Amino acid sequence: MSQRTLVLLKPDAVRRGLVGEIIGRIEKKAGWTLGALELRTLDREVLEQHYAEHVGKPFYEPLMTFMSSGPVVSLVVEGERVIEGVRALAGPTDPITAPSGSIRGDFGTITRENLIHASDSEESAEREIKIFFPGLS
Ligand code: FUP
Repeated sequence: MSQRTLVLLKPDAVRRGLVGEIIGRIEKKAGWTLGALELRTLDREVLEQHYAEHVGKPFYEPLMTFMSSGPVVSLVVEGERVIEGVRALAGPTDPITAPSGSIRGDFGTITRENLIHASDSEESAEREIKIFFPGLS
């Protein structure tokens, strides 16, 4: 089942020079392709839309500050079961418990600075792609 997903390489990934490493892992999966890619510092409005489900949680404001602290690479990845697949490459939210071999497990230590976002369902993917790439059909 071919799908699309929205992936963000967060400011820590860009600052630490891990963009090539992370995109390389995604690109090496057979048949997955990049549908869109952009580097930009996200403004509050975009982040409010993206993280709407987390409004009011204790980590919300620190997360917003972190996510706007530097440029982010946004990309759309397309391919077979790519939503589940990129989430598996990323690993669970907390990088300390994320298995070695996953992106978060290999490179992260702090939950807020966990390097990568990947859509968690087809509905989220379509909603998030519209936020980051409104012109993409
Ligand atoms: P994930 O689906 O793994 O990206 O994680 P969530 O949607 O649950 O959380 C979104 C982001 O909020 C995480 F990537 C990091 C941040 N977060 C925290 O900073 N603290 C928490 O306790 C949970 C999430």
